Amino acid sequence: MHLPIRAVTPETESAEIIGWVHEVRDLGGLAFFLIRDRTGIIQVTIPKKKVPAEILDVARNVSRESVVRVQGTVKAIEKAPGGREIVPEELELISTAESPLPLDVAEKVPAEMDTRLDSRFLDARKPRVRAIFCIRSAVTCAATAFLASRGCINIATPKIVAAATEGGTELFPIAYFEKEAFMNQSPQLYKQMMMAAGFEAVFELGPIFRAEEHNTVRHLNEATSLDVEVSFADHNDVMELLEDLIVHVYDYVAKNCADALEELGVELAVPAKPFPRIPYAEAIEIANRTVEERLAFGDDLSPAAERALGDTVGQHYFVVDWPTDIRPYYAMPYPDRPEFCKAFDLMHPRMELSSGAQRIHDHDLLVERIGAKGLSPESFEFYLKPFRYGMPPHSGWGLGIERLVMTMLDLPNIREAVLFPRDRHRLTP
Ligand code: AMO
Repeated sequence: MHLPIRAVTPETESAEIIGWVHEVRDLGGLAFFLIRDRTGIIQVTIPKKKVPAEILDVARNVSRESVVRVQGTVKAIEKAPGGREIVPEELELISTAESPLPLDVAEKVPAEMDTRLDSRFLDARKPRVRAIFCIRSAVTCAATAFLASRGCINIATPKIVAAATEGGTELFPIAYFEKEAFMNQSPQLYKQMMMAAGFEAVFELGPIFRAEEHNTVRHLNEATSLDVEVSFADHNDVMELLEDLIVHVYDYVAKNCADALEELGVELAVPAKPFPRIPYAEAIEIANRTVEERLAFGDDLSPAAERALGDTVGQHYFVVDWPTDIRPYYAMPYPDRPEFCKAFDLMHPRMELSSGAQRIHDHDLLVERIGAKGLSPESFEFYLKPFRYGMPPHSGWGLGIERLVMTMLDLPNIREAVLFPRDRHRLTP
């Protein structure tokens, strides 16, 4: 049985390993290979005069990124990675890699994002890239386990739907037999319907589809959202839940992903609770102190405004008390000042991570709000029906997983945090 490379120590006597040829160096009488698997790198040293002819034969012909099996004696050697090397007794070529490679896995030659994404399987062989996805895995595992521990039921809702959730725009239409259908923008309507089903607290981790035309470093056309909905909870309750989740996930990653963080050179600081709550009106004022394009009341926060606020606050924060007009129809207006609603955004100093709100649970008010947004209540009948049969008050949020990972690891582009990004120009691989 072969060993994971990391398990081979200077004290190991002999070992079999299987991995990819990371680097090849020929120094005349000696040939060196670096072999890599997902756990690490080991040097294989071939003294040409001392090894059997079959080994020399394979060694001469093997190309970088081919898969090989090495069986041999382990020797402690200070200068080699991990302080050890293998001198092979057997060297088997399992699978050959073509040359030249589309990109350099050893990262001596830098590659553009498009080149990297065109050969993502190769790009993901880089320890640094794998580290991002190990951390992303820890983030989603920790977040979902946390929500389950808080009594949330994991649900799965349809991704092929008949109506928009977040307003009429940004939908991908698809052919669905003889009907018009769309890729879902958000599980919003379905998670709310599960409140009428009496599930009380639900979560879903899944894809959301947004036909946004602009190509930015923080938008994807297919993103991953962690959605939560809780009954008998107001916006403050679910903001606390979100804050607890963020702190828990950071803490989990800091404690369980030390190697991956080191690979990325990230020193993770766990954010402190409570995150500041900044009313929208105040947020506009703060942003207007520095941004060139001044915001008027009722404008959404521009990227420049988000940066200005982030610089001022310097940590995760919530923007609360939004104007009702610029939030989706389902956000609950304050009864005493209906021009403001119980909606919030969770912000990282660099960008928005999550949106949420207490929802309207009164059927007639919801119909009125849908109409006020220029949408037709008839096309929302499947959603409105549960509101006529005992809908509890409820609140929730949606958290963008790629943005969470991107900001946690200070990645420059959201595409770094998704294996196979979908954007305006990319539909493969
Ligand atoms: P919203 O549209 O703000 O809210 O989306 C919630 C979060 O999802 C992430 N996100 C995206 N990430 C990458 N690329 C995109 N194109 C993209 N669009 C959204 C962001 C964002 O904060 N139904 C509400 C949530 C709710 O109220 O429960 C909603 O979808 O991180």
